[in-house]
Amino acid sequence: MDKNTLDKKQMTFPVRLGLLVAATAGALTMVPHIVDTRGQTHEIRVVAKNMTYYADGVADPNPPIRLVPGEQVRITFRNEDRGMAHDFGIPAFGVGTGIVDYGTEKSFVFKVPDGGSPATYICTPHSAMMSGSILFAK
Ligand SMILES: [Cu+2]
Repeated sequence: MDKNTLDKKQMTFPVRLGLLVAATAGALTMVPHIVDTRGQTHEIRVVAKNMTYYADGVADPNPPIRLVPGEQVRITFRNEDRGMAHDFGIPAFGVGTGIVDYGTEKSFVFKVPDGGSPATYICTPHSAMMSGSILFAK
């Protein structure tokens, strides 16, 4: 192997890395309503205990969750209800975790619709006991 060949090999790695970064950025811009990496994400944590939702450490059961139209939100739902399978969803927005088993958690990210009307969050199997309001900050 002469020196010229070695130099060519050393050049290819940064070029390949650059192409990978460009391809990744392209993929992200194709789904701007699902993942907006430019903005801040409003993080909300919800826990299920005793057939009840608790949000962001607030003691109130099934509390209203306040969102800002246009903001990006990540909701992380943790199931601490032994022996029960729960989910967390907002049917009006078409988003949710799907079933979350005891002792585990799932997250989903979405953009709050502009001009949305008040909505409801629910646990699909137990919506009579596990539901609350989604309110919009002005
Ligand atoms: Cu449930």
